[in-house]
Amino acid sequence: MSTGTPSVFSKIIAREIPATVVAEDDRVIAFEDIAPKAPVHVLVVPKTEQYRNVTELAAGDPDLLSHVVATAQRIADERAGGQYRLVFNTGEAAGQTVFHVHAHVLAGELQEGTLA
Ligand code: IU
Repeated sequence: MSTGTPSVFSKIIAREIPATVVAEDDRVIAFEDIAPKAPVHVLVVPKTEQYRNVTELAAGDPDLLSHVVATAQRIADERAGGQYRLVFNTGEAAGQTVFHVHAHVLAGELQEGTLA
């Protein structure tokens, strides 16, 4: 469940905060991570902020999760020959800072000492 105040990603979706958008449809938005950890580092974010993490999304709307993965694959096809890492940080101790579910699409060499 969301907290009620709009997440930073909802503000990006509403164009209240700038982002470089690389894909968008009625259900998801994808944009360049503001602090890239790899040559390709795109976030794929469901437009609903109903789900805090991938576990909630998988339980609540598996079709939307599947659409997130398909969007990530398309971006990786376009930008990285289809070879990529898909990372969902889940929980503060795992490095999650934004509690609006999002997938990190990473390709190319990762910055040392980081997964996303
Ligand atoms: P995390 O998995 O919750 O740690 O990922 C949040 C990501 O959101 C992190 O990689 C940030 O660099 C990124 N980000 C962004 O791209 N644009 C923003 O305005 C903000 C965070 I705030």
